[in-house]
Amino acid sequence: MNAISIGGMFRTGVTIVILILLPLLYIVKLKLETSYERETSYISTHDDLVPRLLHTDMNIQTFAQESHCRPIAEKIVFLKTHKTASSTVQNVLLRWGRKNKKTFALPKSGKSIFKYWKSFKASDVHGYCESCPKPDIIAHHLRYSPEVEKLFVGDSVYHLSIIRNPTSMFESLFNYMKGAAPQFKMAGTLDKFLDNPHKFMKHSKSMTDFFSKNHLTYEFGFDPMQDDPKIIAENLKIIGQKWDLIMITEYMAESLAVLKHDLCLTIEDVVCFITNARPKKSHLSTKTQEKLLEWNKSDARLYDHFNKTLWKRISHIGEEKIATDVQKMRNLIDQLTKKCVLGYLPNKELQPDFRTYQPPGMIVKGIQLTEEGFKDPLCYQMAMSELPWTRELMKAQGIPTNKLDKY
Ligand SMILES: *[C@@H]1O[C@H](CO)[C@@H](O)[C@H](O)[C@H]1NC(C)=O
Ligand SMILES: CC(=O)N[C@H]1CO[C@H](CO)[C@@H](O)[C@@H]1O
Repeated sequence: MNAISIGGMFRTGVTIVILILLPLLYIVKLKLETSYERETSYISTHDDLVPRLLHTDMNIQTFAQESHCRPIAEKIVFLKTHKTASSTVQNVLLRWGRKNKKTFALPKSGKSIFKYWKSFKASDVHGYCESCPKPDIIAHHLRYSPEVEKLFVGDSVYHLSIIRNPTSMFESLFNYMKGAAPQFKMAGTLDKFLDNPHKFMKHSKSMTDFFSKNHLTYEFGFDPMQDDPKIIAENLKIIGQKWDLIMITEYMAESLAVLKHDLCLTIEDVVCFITNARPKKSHLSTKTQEKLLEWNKSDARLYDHFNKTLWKRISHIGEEKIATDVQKMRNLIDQLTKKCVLGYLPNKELQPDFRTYQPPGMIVKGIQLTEEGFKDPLCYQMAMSELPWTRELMKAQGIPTNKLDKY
């Protein structure tokens, strides 16, 4: 036999083997997939109810996504900021990601936060390496740095965040963190703090330090101590180039409608119950507000700038279109609230899935579902708080959950 016919026989042999092996491999792959699915749903059974709800498809599909819609990007970077109702937006993203089998970049520490008091590093992500499979979404607390982009090299990424009026935000932050942040605790009242902030800042610990001044500017990765209007303006320009949508807490519904438009979501995807709501509200004097705006110059500029940007986007998409979606959202939220929400209760009166983080000395209320609400997958997922959600994602991605705190 010459070399050519040996080569020919070899090729025929290979072809036959491939023809027989391929269907076999396919069958084995199917088997593996089903057993993997069985295993993940078994692993997820920390509580009988949740995995069942999370693994069944949504049973309400009254609003379809527009068929001609194409999302702006495939992947999502969400900068979850403090005291801006960002948990509500995070809940929307977690639900959507889970429904569409997306993978999340989760903290290597096994907690439900990245180290948001320091600049983000790609190596803070569980299982990160340059050649490892890339995640689809990052949505847990972090301080933005260009390292975030290392997780999404070569992908089209949607950058999303949310900011709030700095005056009401700082008041809320001050009261919320009074028990945990030494600089606020020492001052006692917001007025005392603002009279001589530097005095109190000397006593803060590194982890809560950044809450003292312009914490939004800090979370976007810039210097919060910077007061030079020229540099603040430059920073805003950089942020504007990177971020596709910066939502505004005061216009939450409109912001969610823009998000829906950009990513081709459905009305169900973007509806939300308001959680993390403080029980009481107080009002600041004009003098305190003025002191605050001077102190929070950078965040105030950030807010004004991106509030304008939001409304420009709304007029670009079409005010009527946004208004229609906002109305549909409100109707569905009303409907779901009537059906599913019994009330808002402090943590100790709630089941673990609905408890929220509360800093020392604070009472933060979570959602108590009705009996019907417990059985409704959408309501259940909307009411579930960050920690059980993170546990669910970790389990689905095979990450150990033993370091996750309890509320
Ligand atoms: C946000 O921008 C819109 C449009 O420019 C304006 O009407 C509105 O008063 C602004 N809201 C706040 C809270 O600054
Ligand atoms: C000192 C300073 O720049 N203060 C500004 C803070 O932000 C508000 C708008 O939110 C401006 O009106 C102030 O002039």
